Amino acid sequence: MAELEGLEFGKSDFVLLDEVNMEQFMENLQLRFEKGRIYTFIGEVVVSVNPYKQMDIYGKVAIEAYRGRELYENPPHLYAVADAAYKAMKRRAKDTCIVISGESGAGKTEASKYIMQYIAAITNPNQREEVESVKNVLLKSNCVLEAFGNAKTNRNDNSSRFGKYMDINFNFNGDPTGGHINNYLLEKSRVVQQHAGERNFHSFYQLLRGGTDDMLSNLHLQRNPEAYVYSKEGASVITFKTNFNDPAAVLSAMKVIGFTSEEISSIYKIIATILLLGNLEFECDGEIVQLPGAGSVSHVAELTGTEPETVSKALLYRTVATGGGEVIEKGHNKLEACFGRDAFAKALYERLFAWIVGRINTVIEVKNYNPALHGKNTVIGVLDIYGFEIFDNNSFEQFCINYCNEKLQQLFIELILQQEQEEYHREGITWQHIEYFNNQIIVDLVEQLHKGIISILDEACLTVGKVTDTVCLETMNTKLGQHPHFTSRKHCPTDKTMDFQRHFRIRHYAGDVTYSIEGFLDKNKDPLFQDFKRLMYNSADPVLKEMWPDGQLSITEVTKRPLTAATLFKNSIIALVENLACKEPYYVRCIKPNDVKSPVLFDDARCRHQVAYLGLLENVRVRRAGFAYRQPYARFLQRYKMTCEYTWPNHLMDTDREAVEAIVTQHGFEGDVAYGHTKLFVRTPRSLFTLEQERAALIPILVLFLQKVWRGAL
Ligand code: AD9
Ligand code: MG
Repeated sequence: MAELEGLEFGKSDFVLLDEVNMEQFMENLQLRFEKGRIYTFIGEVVVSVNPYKQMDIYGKVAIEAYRGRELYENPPHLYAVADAAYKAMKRRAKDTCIVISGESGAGKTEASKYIMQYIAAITNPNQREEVESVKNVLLKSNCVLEAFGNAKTNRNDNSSRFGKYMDINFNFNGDPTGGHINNYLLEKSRVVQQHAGERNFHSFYQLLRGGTDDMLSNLHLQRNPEAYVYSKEGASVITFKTNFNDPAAVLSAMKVIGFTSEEISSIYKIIATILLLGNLEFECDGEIVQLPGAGSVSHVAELTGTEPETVSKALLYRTVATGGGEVIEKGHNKLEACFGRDAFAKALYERLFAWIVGRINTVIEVKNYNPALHGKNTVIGVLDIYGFEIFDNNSFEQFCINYCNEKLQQLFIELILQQEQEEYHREGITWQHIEYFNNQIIVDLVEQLHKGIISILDEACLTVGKVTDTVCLETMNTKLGQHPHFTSRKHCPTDKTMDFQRHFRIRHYAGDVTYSIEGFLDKNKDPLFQDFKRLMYNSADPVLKEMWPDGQLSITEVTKRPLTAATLFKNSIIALVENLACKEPYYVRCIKPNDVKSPVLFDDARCRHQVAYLGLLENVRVRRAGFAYRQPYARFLQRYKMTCEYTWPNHLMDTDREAVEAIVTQHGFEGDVAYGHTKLFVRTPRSLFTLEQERAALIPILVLFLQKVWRGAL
């Protein structure tokens, strides 16, 4: 337990509070924030409060202070947790992961970058070129992903609109050999529409503001974002501060990663295509829909390596297979044409983003690694995924994001609260059970097969005929009306804040969120006419073509019922959680101190709410009552038997447990341990630290002794 700073900075580990209650927790959190101590431990968990100002606590000197040290030797810091994860990975060949959670704007992405910088700084002491290059690409990838995947929202000027999980692979030396990035659910609806005061993805403004005159003229673009339907909402909020990611830096990062100039040019062409598509308007001449802006269509065709006629055709008609197997062309009405255009723009961006991630992966994937030659390949995973979101108007995206947060909270509960307590029980250790809210019930409400919200949405999407959002909401109300975490008319018939024709509410672990059902079915079905896919597959631009492999299917081959967006997302999150669950987890819990991005304001109510829903008090209680360290008797004995006269070189006792008792008694920390059926439990790491120090001091003496024995001197 860290106790290295003076008390004027508060307790550096919440475990050291005099009493564990909300008042003391908040007092300590606020005091530390006000004193510029933004990190506090709960055992090995780091609680971080967004300082909203540059802090002089990162960089070379700090990195050296944390490098190779035990967690409790230094004040709390992200570096301490990064080092702990790295040490576990290197010393014990364990796969580890660092899960960073917290709501939008709480500081997750910044934390993930500091953690990666730390890992990069402490590895490859010999400066081997191939390792340096891997590290460089891993670090530069952040800049590119943020340019294409982040946007200004009302909560955060640089909000990640996708989830990111990055594996960093290490060789037996502990040097990075490569990595892999998984991205989750990019919020593609932002491409065509943004809430008031928000912006499209940074990449659009970077191109418009940062592109040279020549570049823009070749792309048929004007410099002003207000000229484009898709970027005009955010145009007025562009300031130096919010114009994240300097375009030159992004370009240089892409080059370092290894994007070719043709690839970079294709990327800009796609961004330009999207902006031009957004400005296309359809006109009705009776039943017939037309595209009056022929110039723009030919620009789109030029930028996408296609023909103007085929572009117009894909925008105005769709090819359908009739029941009898005949293939016909059906003209769109104006609404369908607009819908098709927007769906196309969103899909272009989504595929571009996925392609960029894939392209980075091909550069950083581990190559030529032979475990027989190089030892076990171990991994540290870093998860930075969108935080819990409650907006004024919550839609399908918030539903998915909040479901993801429920799953991660569930993992935290399982790993930190549940498993820990179950182990004490299994090992027969006297234990006062600590109550906590288990959010499994909410996870089930969303994901349970046949009964959960996702199943109901999917059923509605797959039903032939017109099932509207409202009809789907009715079904939810009927099927889930009794669920304690689903608010329906039955629960609160007089609630004026809800329109039961349009809203449903989920009582999430982090708070109540009212979702507006409008658009749920469309976003879940996520339809895109095959004509667009075929158009892109037939592009003369090889990069674009590569993004649309499914365009080669003919209309009769197209799968009738592709998985819905919610189910695809659910599957990817379940796989993510399974992946995290088999690694040794380290946690960073981020807190947003206020909603106005102030470095001095500690909004007690907002912070209290976050502390409560993150389950931090329960975390302290479990940790305080629990044991920081445990090991099977035999393993403990193996490591420390040399520190005790009764156990070195071998003990003569009946059991290993008795031998371990002898070691513990000799070192005088009987009061700090409990004996389980198969393992020794140690409450504070300090006891172990004493043992480690003694062992380290003895090793050279032992080596000398053994050398003498071998040489026959003794
Ligand atoms: V979201 O779920 O992606 O919308 P995050 O990732 O939790 O959110 P982010 O890391 O982007 O939040 O932090 C928001 C802003 O807070 C940053 O742009 C910084 O201006 C500020 N911030 C966060 N952490 C730090 C820090 N350690 N030092 C200084 C910080 N500023
Ligand atoms: Mg973020």
